[in-house]
Amino acid sequence: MFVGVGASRVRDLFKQAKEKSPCIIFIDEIDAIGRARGKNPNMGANDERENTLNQLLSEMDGFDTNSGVIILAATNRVDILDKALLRAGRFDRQIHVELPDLKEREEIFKVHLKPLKKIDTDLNPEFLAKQTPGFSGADIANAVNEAALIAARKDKSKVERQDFLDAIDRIIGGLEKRNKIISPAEKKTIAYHEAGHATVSWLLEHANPLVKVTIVPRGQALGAAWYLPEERQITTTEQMMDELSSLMGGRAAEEIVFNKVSTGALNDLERATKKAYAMVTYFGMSSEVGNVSYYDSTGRNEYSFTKPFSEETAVLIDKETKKIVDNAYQTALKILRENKEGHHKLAKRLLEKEVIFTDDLVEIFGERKGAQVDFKGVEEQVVDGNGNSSEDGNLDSESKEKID
Ligand code: NHX
Ligand code: ZN
Repeated sequence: MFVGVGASRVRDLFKQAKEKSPCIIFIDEIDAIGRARGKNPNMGANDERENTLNQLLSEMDGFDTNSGVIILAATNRVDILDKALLRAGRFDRQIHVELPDLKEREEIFKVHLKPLKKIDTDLNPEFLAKQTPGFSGADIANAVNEAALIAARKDKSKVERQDFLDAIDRIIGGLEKRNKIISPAEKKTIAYHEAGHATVSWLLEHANPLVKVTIVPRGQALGAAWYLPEERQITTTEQMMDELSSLMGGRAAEEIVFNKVSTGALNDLERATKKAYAMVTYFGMSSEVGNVSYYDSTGRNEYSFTKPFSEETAVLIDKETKKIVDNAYQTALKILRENKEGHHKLAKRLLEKEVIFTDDLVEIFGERKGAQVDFKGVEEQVVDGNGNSSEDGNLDSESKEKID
């Protein structure tokens, strides 16, 4: 009905911009019109959108560098944009904005904390930044808002540190469901499952440092082992393997303790399988498949209909993926068998207290070899394997998870 409206709006926009020069045009979510124009006309080409994009392209060609108009645009999907948009002379440069790092999160917290009139005086934005690896700016805004809501709900006169920690947990794990009905037998399974994760990850040097373990249901999960991942840029094979073993620790615990397993490990197995598959097909971490990567960073869908490897390789990939997961599972079984006493102690304590922190693990297993998070201290520190502590702890935001 409204054919041509998009293109005429674009024309109008640029006309106005030239009149009002100097000025800035900002186009948010530019992928909505900037998506690559279809090569195959039978496959859902969208004439109206293409006309709009063509108009935008020709408008951007149509003025010179000193016309006083700057065009900015934002998208989360650079990979799907039409190549013509990204050529010099259209958008001259691209700025890749990543998730904020520790220092940046601290600054973002400061911005969002400012409007809160009544916060605890000893609240430290740096501490909050350390608790939130992988958070985006929006997540941080959300966390601050949620903390204020929690404090208000409790009729507090100011927002305290614990409110912020509860808000962060809520955002990471979903809503706590303290009155979900769970039978004692299920509770026991959950406790041993979570204690399994905790035991394995505590004793493997390169696994992520544990923060706490809980059997209070939250979101989709009936229980969880919480980690504070180190903010790093690259991950070694050792780290991948130890994280995989920790993931398998829940299922392994169920098998050892109850001699039967449950559907509860669904999420663990899904994540483990994806990780192992990525090790084989993306990161060249399987000796049989070798140093090849079938990752496609161009996102141009060249691989979407045909796999870039032979049937033979496909079989090999399946085999290697399974082998990696099996190995991780065996490691988990071994650790749990060798530390049966500690594992059971931990599970019992969990049944008793519902939430346990690292000091319980230190008491049962002794200090951890790998990095450790001192959750209760005011100045949180990440201690590395050599016992050196670092203030800035260099956290990562799961960029590998994105690849997964
Ligand atoms: C469910 N969730 O949805 C329940 C609520 C092993 C102690 N059935 O690994 O919470 O069991 O370390 C269909 C069938 C999710 C849908 C099975 C959706 C299983 C979390 C997984 C703890 N912590 N698992 C964990 C957990 C679950 C799930 C499903 C499903 C549990 C485990 C979910
Ligand atoms: Zn689990």
